[in-house]
Amino acid sequence: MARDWRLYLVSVVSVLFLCYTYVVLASPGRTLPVMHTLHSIATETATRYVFVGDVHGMFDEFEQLMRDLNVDDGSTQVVLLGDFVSKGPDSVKTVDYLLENTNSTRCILGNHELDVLFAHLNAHRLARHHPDPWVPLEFTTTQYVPDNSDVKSRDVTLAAALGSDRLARLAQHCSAALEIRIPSRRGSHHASHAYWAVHAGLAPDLMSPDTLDIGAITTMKYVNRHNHTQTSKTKFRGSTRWYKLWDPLDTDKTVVYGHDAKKGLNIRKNTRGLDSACAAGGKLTALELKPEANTYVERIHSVTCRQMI
Ligand SMILES: [Mn+2]
Repeated sequence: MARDWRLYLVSVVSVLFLCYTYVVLASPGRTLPVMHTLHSIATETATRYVFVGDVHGMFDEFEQLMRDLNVDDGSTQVVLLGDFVSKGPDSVKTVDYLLENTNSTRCILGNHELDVLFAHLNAHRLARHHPDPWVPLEFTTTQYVPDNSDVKSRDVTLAAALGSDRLARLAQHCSAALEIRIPSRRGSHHASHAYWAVHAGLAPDLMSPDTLDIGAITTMKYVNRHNHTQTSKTKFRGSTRWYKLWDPLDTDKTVVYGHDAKKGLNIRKNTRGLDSACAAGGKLTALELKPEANTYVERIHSVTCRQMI
C-alpha cells in the first residue's frame, strides 16, 4: 500500500517536471506567416491609387487625408508605404483601419513594422539576453534579422499592444515591395508603366524578387555608386543617395517611397519621396495616381500634422 502511494507521488512529480520542461525550457516559439518579398499587380480596370508616406500612428491626420481624397469610392486602392506604426499616439488604430479595409488598402513593411514583428518573435530573447540565436523574419525569398540595436523595448511594448493576431494578419497582408503595372502614364513615352512601392529605397538593377534585399529596401538612404548591393543609412566613402541612380535613366518605372523625413517631400524624374515628417509636426503626404482620359496622372495632397516627437 505504502509502495503504491510512493509510486503515485513519483508519477505526479515526473508529470509536473515534464510540463515544466515543456512550458519553460522548450516551449514552442511564436511564429508569423511567411511574408511576401514582392506583390505584383496589373491594373486592367480604372483603379485609382493613393500612396501615403510614413503615417507613424498619426491616425487623425491619416483619417483626414483619406476623407479629403474620398478613398471609400469603391475604385481606390490605398498603399501605405511603411512606418505606419510607432512614434505617434495611435499605432493600434492605424493597424485596425488597415486590417478592416484589406480590400482597399495595401501595405509596405517599413523598418518600424519589421522591428515590431521581430520583437514579437524574440520578446523573451530581447528581455533575457537569451543565448539562443534570433528567430528571423521569414520572407518568400529570404530570411531577415534586423539590426538588433534598432529593436528597442518600445518595439516589444508595441508588439504586445498589437497582439499576435493583428501581427500575423499584418505579416500576411503586407509585403516588402509592391509593383503596380498601369497601361500608361501621362508624360511618359513608354508603352506601359510600373510603379514600384518600397519603404526606403531601391536600386534600378536589383529589382527581381531574388535580388531584393529586405534590409536594403527598408532602411537604405545611401548606396555605393558602383556596387549597389552596399547600402547604408548614413553617408560613406564612394556613396551617393540611392535615388540619384535613377535620375539619369529613361525608364518605364517610377519608385514611390517614404522613410526619409529629414529630406522631406522629394519629387524627381523617376522617384517620389513622400515622407514629409508628419510625426515631427510636418505634413502627411499622399501621391494620387488617377486614371484620366485613357492614361494616368499624378497629384500630390497633404494635411498638416500635430507635433508628437
Ligand atoms: Mn523608416
